[in-house]
Amino acid sequence: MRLLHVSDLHLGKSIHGQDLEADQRHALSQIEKEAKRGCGALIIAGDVFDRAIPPTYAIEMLSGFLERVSDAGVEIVMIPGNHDSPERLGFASGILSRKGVHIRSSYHDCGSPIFIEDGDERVQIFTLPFVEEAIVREFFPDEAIDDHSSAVGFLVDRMRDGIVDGIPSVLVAHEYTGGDVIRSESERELLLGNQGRVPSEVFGGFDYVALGHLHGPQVASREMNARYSGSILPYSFSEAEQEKSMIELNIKNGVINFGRVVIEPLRRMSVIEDSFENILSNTTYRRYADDYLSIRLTDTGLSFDIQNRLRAIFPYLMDIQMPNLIREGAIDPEIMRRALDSPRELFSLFLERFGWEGEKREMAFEVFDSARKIIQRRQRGDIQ
Ligand SMILES: [Mn+2]
Repeated sequence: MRLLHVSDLHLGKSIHGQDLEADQRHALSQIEKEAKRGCGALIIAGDVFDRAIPPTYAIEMLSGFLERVSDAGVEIVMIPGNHDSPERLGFASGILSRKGVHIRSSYHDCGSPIFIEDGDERVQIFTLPFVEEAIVREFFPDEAIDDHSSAVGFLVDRMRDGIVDGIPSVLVAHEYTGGDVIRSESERELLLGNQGRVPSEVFGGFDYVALGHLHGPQVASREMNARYSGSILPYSFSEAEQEKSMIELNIKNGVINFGRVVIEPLRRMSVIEDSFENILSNTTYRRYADDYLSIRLTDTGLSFDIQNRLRAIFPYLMDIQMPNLIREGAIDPEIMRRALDSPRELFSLFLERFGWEGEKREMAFEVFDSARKIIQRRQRGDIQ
């Protein structure tokens, strides 16, 4: 039997004000195609949507996707991540489950697995919706649940008791576990104010742990056979270099073999670093013209109309950084003090920073001087 594992779809997410609808459709269509190639079940390990109340296009996108995958005879096992509203995601889940679309967003069904059959092969899939320890405590008030790890541990213990011998077992969870530290900006966002890492031993006892939460594809624990599929698209510039993928599991005679299917982005996310003039003039940079782009300008001074001039070449420019400018931001305090005594000198410094010279500089001073005259006359009461 073949299973597919994906996570962190973040449908409805936008980056730097740019919505990613076309990109997400493109990624979903590749998952759909893979699922249709023959697949017992598609596992979606949380962060289906980017927020509790997603934009309507994202809901339609997911709805159509689930329908097409399900119509192809593929069962779907899905849990909410920390970005999802479990109640909203779980809408009509009882009815859908009878059709093979298992949206498991409650802690109640933690003990009972979903059995997937394909020919002679069977697999049992346990589901752990993203754990909010306060809610787990409400569900099970008599248990000693002190922190996040103990809440996860308590729920996973219940599942372990439910494992049926002789059938490969999979646990689906959306948690932070394993050796890797959080590097990605988009992950850090998700983890803000969140509980710490769960020791990987907590997930022991299953043949495979299908994880969501971290956006880079990685093995979380070899001993526990726990893996992150990673997000379906790069969702921050710190993920620009990552190749995104889905995990493929082939189960034969109870033995699991792993494969990886790459998800090609509609547009790459790239970072380039050079001076403003070089980026404008060096034509080799034109190959980034279709990418979502972050540009790091090495310049120490500002140029006129940077954003529009770059955007004319790179229409998908999302972000401009000027690290050297910030460092140079500390103007010599002596010059600053003198400048503050004389507004004209301060304005001169300002023009210098923007690289305004010659005729442009003279014109700017003309405007400046006439503005000052008006202010002075108003202060003297000459004009109202
Ligand atoms: Mn998450």
